[in-house]
Amino acid sequence: MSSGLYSTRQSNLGTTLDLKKLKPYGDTMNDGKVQVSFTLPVADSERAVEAARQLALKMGLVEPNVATHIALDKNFSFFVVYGSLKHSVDYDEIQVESVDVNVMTMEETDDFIRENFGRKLRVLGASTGTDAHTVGIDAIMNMKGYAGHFGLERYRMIEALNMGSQVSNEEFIRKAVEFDADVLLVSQTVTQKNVHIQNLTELVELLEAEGLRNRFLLIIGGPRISHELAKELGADAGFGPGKYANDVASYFCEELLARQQH
Ligand code: B12
Repeated sequence: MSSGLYSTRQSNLGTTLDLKKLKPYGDTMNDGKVQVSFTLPVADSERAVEAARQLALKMGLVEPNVATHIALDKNFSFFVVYGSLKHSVDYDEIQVESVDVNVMTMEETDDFIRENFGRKLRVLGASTGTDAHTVGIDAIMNMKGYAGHFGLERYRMIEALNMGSQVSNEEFIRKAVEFDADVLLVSQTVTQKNVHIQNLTELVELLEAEGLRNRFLLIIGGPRISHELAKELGADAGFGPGKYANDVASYFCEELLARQQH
């Protein structure tokens, strides 16, 4: 069912879900219950607790309850606040551009590559620019993988090369050519002052300037990366939290095949 009111079928809730006014769920439908946590740069005190409560009210929480307050340091305190969110969203109006792909297992992916390409696919990855975070790209590439999903190094039909972090765009492109990569994987974690946008824009511009943009499938990822943003920045696809090696491998296999057939 795409819209409107319908029964939750959970007898004890006794109320209805309205997708036009979607709210968080706690104990009863539409109660709007949320938990937020944050740090304030002031000492832990009754005054600080009141400040946290007032901030929660300004966030749109009704009857906020400061459940936890802890001194982190002399001048910093941490809060956990519960409350009921007064805001809602119209779920029917929400449109998201996402990677639409049939996700294969590692074994299915290897078979797919064997049957359709008859050779190993070469995948080069790095966390680029000043970004020192390696865990995201490692999650996708390292043999042992992440959260129960083996990384690309484990795939028999993928030759995966992970350059690590703080790799300059120039160095990355040089390696991509030398490695004769089919796919480029770029991880960006730090987004402060939009540094990821600048860095990714520079990468795309450099690739274009060298006439290399269409030679590689360019995929970016990170905690603040969406497919929509990736497309806007001139990449082919974007993956964020909750995505693993098999998601990205399934995407690039299908996409490379589609390109090969054109
Ligand atoms: C560990 C960590 C560090 C470690 C990194 C060590 C290392 N070897 O990686 C160290 C201590 C070095 C560090 C440093 C800094 N960090 Co830090 N760090 C973190 C922390 C705690 C965890 C990040 C992480 O490993 N996540 C786990 C991985 C698996 O998740 P992920 O990256 O999202 O990856 C998943 C997806 O996004 C996706 N994915 C990621 N990349 C890619 C790529 C592709 C191609 C694909 C398909 C998918 C994909 O797949 C993964 C699996 O699902 C976060 C806070 C947090 N809890 O998230 C802060 C955090 C990322 N750091 C932050 C900051 C600010 C910094 C510093 C600037 C701090 C400072 N002032 O010095 C420095 C920056 C250094 C630099 N030059 O980059 C901020 C970033 C804020 C922002 N919006 O930019 C965060 C969010 C902390 C915070 N709340 O402020 N950090």
